[in-house]
Amino acid sequence: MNKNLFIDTAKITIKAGNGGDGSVSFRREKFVPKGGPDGGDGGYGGSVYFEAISNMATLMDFRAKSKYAAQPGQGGTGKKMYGLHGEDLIIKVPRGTMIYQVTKTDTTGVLSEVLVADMVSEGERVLLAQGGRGGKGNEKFKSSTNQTPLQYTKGTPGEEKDLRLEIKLIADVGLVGKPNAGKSTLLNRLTGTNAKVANYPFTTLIPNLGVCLLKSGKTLIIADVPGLIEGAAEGRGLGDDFLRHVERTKLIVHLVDPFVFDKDKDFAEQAVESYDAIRNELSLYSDKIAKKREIVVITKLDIFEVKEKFEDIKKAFKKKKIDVQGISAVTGEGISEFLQKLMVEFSKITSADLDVPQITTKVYGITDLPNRRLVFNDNVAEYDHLWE
Ligand SMILES: Nc1nc2c(ncn2[C@@H]2O[C@H](COP(=O)(O)OP(=O)(O)OP(=O)(O)O)[C@@H](O)[C@H]2O)c(=O)[nH]1
Ligand SMILES: [Mg+2]
Repeated sequence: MNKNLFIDTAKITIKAGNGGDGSVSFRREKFVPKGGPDGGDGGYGGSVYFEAISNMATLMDFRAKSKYAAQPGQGGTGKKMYGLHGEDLIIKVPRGTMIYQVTKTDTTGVLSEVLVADMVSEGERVLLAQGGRGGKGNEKFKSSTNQTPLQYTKGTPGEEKDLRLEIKLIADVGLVGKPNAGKSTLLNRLTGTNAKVANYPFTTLIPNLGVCLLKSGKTLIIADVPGLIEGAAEGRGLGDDFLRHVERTKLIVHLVDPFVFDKDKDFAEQAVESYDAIRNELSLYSDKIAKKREIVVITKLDIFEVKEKFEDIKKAFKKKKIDVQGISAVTGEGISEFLQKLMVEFSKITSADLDVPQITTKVYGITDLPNRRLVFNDNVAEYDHLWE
């Protein structure tokens, strides 16, 4: 399994479309001898914009595809026809993405970068590569002394830039649990995200993020990570790489699906066993995660058998000094109680529980851009802060 699967930085190249060339043409019509120049101008090249969206969690897509180009403008044609303008390209990036322009500073290949955009708000758009201008057709060169101009101008090239994207979106809450526990369903319910849900394990392959708006006006960023199984720490299932995202959250919500098809099995016992197995994987992964505050949630309360056994399950966890919340992400039962508990737990978090700063929302002015030295290592940028 690729250790770098969860990159929060990616290198890409963007290229705006070149402007179309102007055309050289003369009118040729019956009964119109010496019709004169009629070459039209070239169209504008498309520009490249970035747009911030909130339902995108990682920069994975940019690793799969690293070159982005907007359409060129088309050349002008006869009959004073303008070339078509190239279409703009709008690249969607997760909210919180910082975009750095990378340039080579000297011949030794040392790269330096400068922050060119900080995509803080949803829907925010910035232009990062301007499309080329269309060239002039020969019609524009007509004058009293030059009746048959052969001159035209070429379109200007679209801007091209090397960029490095970096995301600093840190979730407040991480949803963990076995595959199929209902993590994505809960994320969707709480945040209106559109994470894929399906009745088979490992539906979620990369973390999803969503923003939950609370009545108080507060927002919570929630991350749903792929399901864990016993042995995840050794790479079984999808492994535990995703837990890096959880490591930075303030709180974990551990989802336990107690439903078992086997009627002879005890739901409460199963639920505790399943809970313990995941706790074991979490502590194998990191001490930091193991020590995080946790809310244990019993899911799928709408299923008759689960409802019937809920009190038993609750008691079984009580023995471990764990107070569980019962919810149904499908019907919404227990969700508001769960959110209340979430807020209570949140209020107990002290800065000592956190080792990572909060999401940065600073907007840099052109003069106070941080300067960094960059070394590229297998596509993943490692950088020293020179001054910030
Ligand atoms: N009845 C019922 N079904 C649920 C509930 N929550 C989730 N499900 C179902 O359980 C299945 C798994 O849900 P997901 O949300 O995809 O589970 P997940 O934990 O994200 O699964 P992975 O991504 O595979 O780890 C789906 O068929 C859901 O419809 C619930 O509260 N009640
Ligand atoms: Mg899922």
